[in-house]
Amino acid sequence: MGILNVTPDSFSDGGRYLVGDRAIAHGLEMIRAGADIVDVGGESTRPGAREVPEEQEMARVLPVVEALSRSTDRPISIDTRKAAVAREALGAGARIVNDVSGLAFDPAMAGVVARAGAAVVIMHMRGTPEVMSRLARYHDVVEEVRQWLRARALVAERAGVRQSRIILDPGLGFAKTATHNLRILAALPRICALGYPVMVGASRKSFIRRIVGDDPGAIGYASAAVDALAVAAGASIVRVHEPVAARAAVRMAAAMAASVKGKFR
Ligand code: PMM
Repeated sequence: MGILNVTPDSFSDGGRYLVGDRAIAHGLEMIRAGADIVDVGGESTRPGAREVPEEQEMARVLPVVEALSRSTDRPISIDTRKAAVAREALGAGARIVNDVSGLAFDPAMAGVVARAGAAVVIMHMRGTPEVMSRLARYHDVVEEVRQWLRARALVAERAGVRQSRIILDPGLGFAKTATHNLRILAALPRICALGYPVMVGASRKSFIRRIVGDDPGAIGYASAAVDALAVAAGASIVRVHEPVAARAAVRMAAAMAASVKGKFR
């Protein structure tokens, strides 16, 4: 899944793709580079980020979702916590809703996903991006994240979302310290054991910078390494800024897994 942040304050692409046309061009470029899904977001969720008004979020993302959906068969995902934004984006052609609040921010979200027959990414976080750093305290981070994800998946199913359309994401960096992120990655098979496809978003996050330093090249290589390890541990989707590197890393991990099952030729 390639990341397309249509925000002026995106911490990861410096707002380079703010303008609609450039965002669309970058989305298509990521598909050419190997992304199977493009995730379009109009609200920054970096630690401390403020909520964006609904109309502003829609104005940013809808033209991009519409244009990309018209230009490619690959599914477009809408990264939003707001049911109204999701509903409009699904109407404009998106097929996946990526909700960093795990359907908890807006009580209408689960119904919107169910009625559209869309897929949903349920991500774990606590509080809101504005306050989440203060909430990074756990007794057993893996177990607490796992149980929360299972409970939210059941909320989605009760609202009518088919089980096969639910993807779980432990939410690296969301109300989590670097240590929490590493523990979750090391225990990823326990989250995969819930039986839903699992998505992991490690790309360029600050815990990687903390380990490998500030050099952008090193951060890119380390992000791809985490993608490979996540797939080796059972993840089905990785959310990335650099599809070329991620695709190569993921293909190696998948080929190794297939060889064990005698399926690599
Ligand atoms: N990370 C960010 C935004 N949305 N969605 C999911 N499902 N998982 C993530 O890890 C995630 C997300 C923040 O990172 P970015 O600003 O680089 O997009």
